[in-house]
Amino acid sequence: MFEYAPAPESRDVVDIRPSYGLFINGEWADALGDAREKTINPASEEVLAEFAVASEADVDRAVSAARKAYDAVWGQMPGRERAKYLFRIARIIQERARELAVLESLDNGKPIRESRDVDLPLVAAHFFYYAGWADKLGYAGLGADPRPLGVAAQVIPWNFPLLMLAWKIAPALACGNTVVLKPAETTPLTALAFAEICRQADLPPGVVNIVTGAGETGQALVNHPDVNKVAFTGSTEVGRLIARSVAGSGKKLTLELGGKAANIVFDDAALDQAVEGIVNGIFFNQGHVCCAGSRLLVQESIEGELLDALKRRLSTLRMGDPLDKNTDIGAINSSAQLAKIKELSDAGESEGAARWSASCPIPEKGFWFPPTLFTGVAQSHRIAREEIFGPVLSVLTFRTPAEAVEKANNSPYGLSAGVWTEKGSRILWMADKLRAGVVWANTFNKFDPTSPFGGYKESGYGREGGRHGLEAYLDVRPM
Ligand code: TAP
Repeated sequence: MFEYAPAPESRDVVDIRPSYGLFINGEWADALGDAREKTINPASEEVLAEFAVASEADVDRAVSAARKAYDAVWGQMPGRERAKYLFRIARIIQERARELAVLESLDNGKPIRESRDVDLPLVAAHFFYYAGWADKLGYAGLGADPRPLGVAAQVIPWNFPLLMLAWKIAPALACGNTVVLKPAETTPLTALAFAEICRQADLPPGVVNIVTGAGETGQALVNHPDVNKVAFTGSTEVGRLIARSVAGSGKKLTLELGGKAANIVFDDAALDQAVEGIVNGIFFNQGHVCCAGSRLLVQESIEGELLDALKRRLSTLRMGDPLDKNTDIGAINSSAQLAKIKELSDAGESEGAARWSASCPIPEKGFWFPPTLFTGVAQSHRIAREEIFGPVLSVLTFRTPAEAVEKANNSPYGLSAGVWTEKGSRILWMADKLRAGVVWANTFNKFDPTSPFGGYKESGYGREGGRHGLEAYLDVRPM
């Protein structure tokens, strides 16, 4: 046991207010009710700030502001003008990247190395990329004159708070829609910082509105009758509720839900490279990744060798202060998520799989879970079927490529998969057979704003990113 001692110099770059209101019509506004919540640093359990809980009436104010801005300004503005704002936002994000990275690590628990080197560059890249599309929508292959939808209601999870915001807001604005976004209850701070960035960029009032709160706020937002588009990223369970409530309303819906990706390693794969890919696949962002490679499918003949190398590598990972640049594994985002990870890991043991955890000191305060893997996992085990959303890897074996495909596809999810082999023909064959929205070959968890991302089956529908991501925010019916 050791005391958690946050690195003080990193904290100096952020200015967190003790209390936040809602961001409506370009202004900070008090919520109509008194309900407030606190967001904490999951590495220390200290309170970072208080924020408002938006009621149905607050959501209504935000949607009205978005409607007014759509009708009077943004929906009329030529694409080249909208592009200027998006470029400006992208530049400000780059300028403030250090501060935003620290804020993200404080609120989410992810290692600063990841928020600094992965999240923030991708956030800026997303705004740059969609800024480029704003005046070229007629060339996106979606008809000569595709029109915006109107007001977009966007609800995002806590695992990549600012990146999920960018995935939602950048294409929506590029296509001429206005937005009301609700960040997750446990990670509102970077969305609130983004509100300030909108002001700094002189974005017209009402084009972006941020309403904080819990699930009820999200519910009020997606159910609002004056919303034209709902974009949701989160659990399959909540996605189902939203699909039901939106059905028949005429609102366009995209759902990015859970995953249980297979990371498939063949006996001819470059072993050291595969080990790094497995670690990146499941231990990046503490495994709080929808497309995490949470099922390792390893060819039987190399199982022993691969697992020895993997355990050696896992023993070198450093878990601890997210603001320390040497940290590999940060804090679990909330006590509720930690409880879920523990419950599923315990189920793994009681169903007969063998558990191995890297031995690392666990800080006394905060929410932590060491890198863990299970061997002897059967396809029927809960840890092979359910999304754990934590740093836990389930190891299964296969003998032939066909068996690998069958096991990989034996999941209600279909978001992503990884294939490790030296044979190009096998990569192409596997990519064709795997029922996954993204298939990585000899790499994992690689993202780029130009490439579409999204799932099959219970992982949702619609694509975000790339040219395909525009379709979600445009009326592409023949006029
Ligand atoms: P959820 O519990 O589903 O929450 C997602 C968001 O929805 C949060 O902002 C949440 O608010 C809000 N919400 C909760 N109940 C709602 C309701 N009835 N109506 C409308 N909104 C509601 O998911 P999570 O635990 O934050 O995120 C983890 C999940 O997200 C995982 O399953 C993961 O796979 C998935 N995910 C998917 C992707 C893609 S791209 N497919 C990317 C990242 C994450 P509160 O936070 O206030 O409850």
